[in-house]
Amino acid sequence: MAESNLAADIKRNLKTELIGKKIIAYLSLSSTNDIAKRQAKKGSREGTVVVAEEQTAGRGRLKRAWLSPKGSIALSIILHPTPDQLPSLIMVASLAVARCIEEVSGLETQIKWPNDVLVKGKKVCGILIESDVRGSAVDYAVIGIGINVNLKPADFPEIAATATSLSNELGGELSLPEVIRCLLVEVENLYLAVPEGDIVFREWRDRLVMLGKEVELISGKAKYKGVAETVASDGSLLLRQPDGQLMKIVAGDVSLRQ
Ligand code: BT5
Repeated sequence: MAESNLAADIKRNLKTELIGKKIIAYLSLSSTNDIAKRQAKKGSREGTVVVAEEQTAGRGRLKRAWLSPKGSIALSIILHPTPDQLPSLIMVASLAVARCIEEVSGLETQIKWPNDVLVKGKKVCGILIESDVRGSAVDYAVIGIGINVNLKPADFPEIAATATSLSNELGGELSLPEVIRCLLVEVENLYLAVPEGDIVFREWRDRLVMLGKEVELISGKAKYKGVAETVASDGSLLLRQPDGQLMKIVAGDVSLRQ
């Protein structure tokens, strides 16, 4: 089977010390998160990246499907954070994507709690973080990132109305290795900044759309309405309900109320 040149292309000029020192690249695989978890269980070092030119069974949260045809970024990063750093990973990942998109394309981005990056109100990136916690120790965490770089949303009716891509907004294609290099540098900068205090949390909070707005929120089987007041440093959303009570929500899908 032909091999992917992506690892060599990314490594050329990659200016990181930790993230991407080892890159495992595939032409096509089911899900980079699945392979990264397998690698992590085998003891792969922190910063190892699993990347695929195409995923055939990319996953979102709650077993939802994630479309990542050729031309999109699909990669997973193995980390060994401390337990108290775990909640910061979603902030690291979404901020890194937002910063990187702005750097390589000049497009403005927004972060939608908890795990989407948007361009012009449409989803351009999804993030799936999976971890294995044993007792009080984190065995590993895997940050899975999918970015629509050179994808044509119109080719995928199931997401055409809600998704966009960088090429769709720019009217021209971008170099995947270049975007990935930028992404890995931003992940490294932010991940290494986590122990230094709440800088990462504050930038993430300040970039969130919907804070202060009337929203509808689905979490598991429950549906809530209220004002998305703010977020806590553990990444949860604080929703002011119509009866005045403040509710802390750890995960869910949020949308603006019409
Ligand atoms: C996510 O889930 O947004 C997380 C997606 C994570 C994908 C990465 S790719 C590398 C790594 N390997 C994996 O297998 N996964 C990770 P969620 O918030 O549940 O959103 C899923 C929903 O987004 C779907 O139900 C669709 O509606 C929509 N969707 C699917 N593919 C999309 C795409 N390419 N662009 C925009 N929206 C999409």
